[in-house]
Amino acid sequence: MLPTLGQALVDCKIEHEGSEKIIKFLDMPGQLKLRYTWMKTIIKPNGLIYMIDLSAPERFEEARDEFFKFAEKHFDENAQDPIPQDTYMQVFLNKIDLVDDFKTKLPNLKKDILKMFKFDKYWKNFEIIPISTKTGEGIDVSIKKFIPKLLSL
Ligand SMILES: Nc1nc2c(ncn2[C@@H]2O[C@H](COP(=O)(O)OP(=O)(O)O)[C@@H](O)[C@H]2O)c(=O)[nH]1
Ligand SMILES: [Mg+2]
Repeated sequence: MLPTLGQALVDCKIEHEGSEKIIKFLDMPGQLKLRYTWMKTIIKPNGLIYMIDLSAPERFEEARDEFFKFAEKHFDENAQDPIPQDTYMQVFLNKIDLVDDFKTKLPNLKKDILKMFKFDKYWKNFEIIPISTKTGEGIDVSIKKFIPKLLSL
């Protein structure tokens, strides 16, 4: 799997109760030198996913500061590109395949990350989901929770 270079728009086709739906994912690059592109495109997303690399705790502070920067820029309804405050958000704790015994560590990790990132100060309608984009673990959980939120809009 290659790092995202620039913004990648990916269409995902799903079947729901006999009809076909398309979810458009706008994937933003995580690399420092490309982060300036975040939300350069003027869009109002129906949902948000914020991905944290669980295998790099030494970079949690950096990930938190980037989240705060993003949130401060888009949370306020008077912002240039506001993202409505009731927008559903998933926080991915990614790369669980690289964390030894992650299931035992998960409750404390979730608590620590919540305290640090203060997601509940911004988009309050959020869930924290452990995943591995490499092995695919957790992706089904994410999609199952996301679809009803999108369909209810
Ligand atoms: N082991 C493991 N590696 C991952 C996972 N997700 C991404 N990677 C690797 O991490 C590197 C950076 O990818 P990613 O975090 O998606 O970068 P970004 O697109 O720049 O944000 C790539 O080499 C990926 O193969 C994961 O869940 N597990
Ligand atoms: Mg990527």
